[in-house]
Amino acid sequence: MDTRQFPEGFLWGAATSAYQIEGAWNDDGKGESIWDRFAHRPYNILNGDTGDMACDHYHRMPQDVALMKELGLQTYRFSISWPRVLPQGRGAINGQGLDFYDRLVDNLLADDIIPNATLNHWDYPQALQDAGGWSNRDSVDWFTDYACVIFDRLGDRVALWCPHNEPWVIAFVGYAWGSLAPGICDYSQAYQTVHHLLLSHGKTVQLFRHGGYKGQIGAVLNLGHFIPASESEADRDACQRAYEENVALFLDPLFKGCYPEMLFDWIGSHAPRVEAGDMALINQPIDFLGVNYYHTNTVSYSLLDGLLKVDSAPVSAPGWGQTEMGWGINPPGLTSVLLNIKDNYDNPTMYVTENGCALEDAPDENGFVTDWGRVNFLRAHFRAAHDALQAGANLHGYYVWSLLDNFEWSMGYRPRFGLVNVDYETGTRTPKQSARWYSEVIARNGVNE
Ligand code: IFM
Repeated sequence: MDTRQFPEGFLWGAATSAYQIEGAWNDDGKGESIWDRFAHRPYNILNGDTGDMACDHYHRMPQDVALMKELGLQTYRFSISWPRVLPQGRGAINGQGLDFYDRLVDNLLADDIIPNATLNHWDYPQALQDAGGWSNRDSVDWFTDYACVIFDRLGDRVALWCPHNEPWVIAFVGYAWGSLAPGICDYSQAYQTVHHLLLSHGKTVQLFRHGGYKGQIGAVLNLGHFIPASESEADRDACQRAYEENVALFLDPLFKGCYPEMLFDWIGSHAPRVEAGDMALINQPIDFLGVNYYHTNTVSYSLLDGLLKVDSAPVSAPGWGQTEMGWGINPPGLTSVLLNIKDNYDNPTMYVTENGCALEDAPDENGFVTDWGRVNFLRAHFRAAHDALQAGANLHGYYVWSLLDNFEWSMGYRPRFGLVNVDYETGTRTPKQSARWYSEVIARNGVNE
């Protein structure tokens, strides 16, 4: 069988985030995060689940790193819990929290696994939320002070850094729709949050450069592919608005130093307050762009649908169906996303920093999950990434979401995204069929045609 070979040095890894796997929500001096607060309130999470225990990674980290080694991962993308390190979000440092990440990085390096660290994967300190959260401009300095604490401790060993994971989700799902923490429903705050997240990104990149740390720093965005539902002008305009709010709202300021005009005309007074010098600060050169790809959607004009007046429907490539999340499966959408960045944003160094699927996994009596569905999903997306590479996209690596089954935010523990099955009663980890298959892909640096 023919193999599609990836370029030499292409990095294969897996990703997780702190709140979704660590547990130990109030151990060893950790402060409360907005996700602790949100999950502890009734009716916010399916089945009343919380991240209090999650995969107990905080206590099982060495075994989890050993598992990564066993699977042959070359790189691991994780996030740092801000309130574990700074319980009040600023001020006093919690040494035990910082030590945990220090040990994690050392364990990874001892096993030749390249650390890729995200500073903010949503578990923002509750104390700072009480002071206004991301819609307060002071949040920029709160964040960069925290970033410097982390750089000073880990900046000699971490190869790849990302300030924020998926700022669109934080701003819109957290501050406009209210369905994720902090549960606010206010479009003006959401757009202001976008601006402050971008500003804090830019200032962090600047401080990172001035600090002379060894690694590289980039940005991680959730980028979908959008297709007009019809050729009508109304649907094409609606699609453009959806594209601009989800994609250009982040890529334009990061790479071009401006916000998308059509969108800002449309949202009017919801547009954020931007001060002199802000756009230049956001538009710092970055070393790479991380692409989290899950969705392709058709978009139509919809009179009664919210601020943008758009409705969208998931797209699946022929024969693919949907994941357990009700998400479409469209591997060619990943090729389109990568080529759009190549063609319109100067082809930066890119990584797929997340891609994966939740399926109805059924463990056998030994806890083994024969998940050929996940194998097929990943194989098709790896081929789609390879198509983009062949068309000239500057892609350097791929992180599967996720290493472990974990806490999937408002859906709790029901969706299972892991390459590794987690028995939440016992904490036992059992690599699934997909993990075994992924090990072979990594070993060959290639995927079957
Ligand atoms: O679990 C999330 C992750 O935290 C961010 N990106 C999407 C994943 C699947 O929903």
